[in-house]
Amino acid sequence: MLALKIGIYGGTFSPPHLGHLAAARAAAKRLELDRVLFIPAAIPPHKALPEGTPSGEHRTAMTEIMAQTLEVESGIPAGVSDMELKRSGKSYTAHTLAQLREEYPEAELWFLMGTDMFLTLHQWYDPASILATAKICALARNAGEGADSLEGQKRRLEETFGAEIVTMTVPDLVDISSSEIRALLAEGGGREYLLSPVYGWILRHGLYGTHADLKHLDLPDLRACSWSMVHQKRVPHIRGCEEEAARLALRWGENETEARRAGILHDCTKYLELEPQLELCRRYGVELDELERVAVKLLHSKTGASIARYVYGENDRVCSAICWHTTAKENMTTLEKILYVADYIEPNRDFEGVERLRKLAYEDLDRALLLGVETTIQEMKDRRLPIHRKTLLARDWLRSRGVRTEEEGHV
Ligand code: DGI
Ligand code: FE
Ligand code: FE
Repeated sequence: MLALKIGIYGGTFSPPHLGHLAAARAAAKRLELDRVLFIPAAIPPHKALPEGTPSGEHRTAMTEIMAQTLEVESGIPAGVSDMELKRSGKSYTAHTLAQLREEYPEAELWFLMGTDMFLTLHQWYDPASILATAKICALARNAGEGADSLEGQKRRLEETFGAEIVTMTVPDLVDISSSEIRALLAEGGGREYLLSPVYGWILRHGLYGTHADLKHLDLPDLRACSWSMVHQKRVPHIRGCEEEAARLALRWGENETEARRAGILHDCTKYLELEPQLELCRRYGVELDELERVAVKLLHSKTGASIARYVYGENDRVCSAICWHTTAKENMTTLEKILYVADYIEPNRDFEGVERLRKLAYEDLDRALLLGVETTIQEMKDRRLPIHRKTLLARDWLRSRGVRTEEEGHV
């Protein structure tokens, strides 16, 4: 069996930026890595961290967003290890690699690094052990530049330590450093060098001297914040839902911006476990019925609405659309109907009957809503799950107003 190839990418990741992602992506492809592991450093031996450096938790969370993004786009499993942050004292690569070697005795370990670090590698702590444990991939920012010193260092390390070294140029790599990005962030710029959700994480927590007013975010910043709250694999759904809600708003004469804001935020609390969901309900005074207290899937619409109101300052119409997007209810407004239906039919959804529902949504919103509600009721029955009483009330309300789904309409 071939050894598992693991790429190890250490750094301060303060913040992780598009250059890091491009480098990891290029190395993964070129070296045919089976996994990528990002390891945020505690205190790098070669430099003291600048004042105001976010905590290890913040840097881990932002690096996790980058790892999820890499995994979603490339299909290569990627994760973040807190082994250096957990270790007390300085982080030495030699120790990190020794620990990884213990965890993965058979794996082919590839240590990824930028050329500036590569050129000083012989001065690091215990280079012999580093180079005996892992192969090195040195990633240059632009072709040609410093090629001679790179080649020289490669030969020197190969001769002295019997190291295995690959040097490569990362295509289209934006030439910017984390410290330059930090300076831009403090002046209100920098987002073009970051993944949107990483930028959103920075805004939400006011890192690097940003002072965003979360209650008055424009659409791009609201997206960044919302996407930073969820697993990155959900972002395509959230984007799809926003766009579908915007299209439906145009079709049915509703406010497009409100439809977008509701779509952007509708699933922002989707990944919270039951306990943190209940904690938010207590904090924001959300009353729950018996089913909601145990069915965690039903809580994210309630807590999402509270976050929309109290964190992002959204209005009643937007919050109420978010609040009822999972169960629906009786007496729904057009915006509430739009978000419910958009969530059901956005382009990433794929289930039997979705095409019919998509068509119906633009012909008769109420019939699409009823079909959605009845589909959910049937699904709950099939899965032997309790049906929320609001879901049943929504159906009865629509039926009492003469709304019928297609087949029944012909009977
Ligand atoms: O958040 P999404 O996945 O985009 O969609 P959603 O907000 O409609 O949530 C769907 C989940 O909610 C799904 O796991 C089933 C659950 N759900 C929806 N209606 C009911 C329900 N669960 C129960 N027990 N009863 C319901 O009436
Ligand atoms: Fe949802
Ligand atoms: Fe959703």
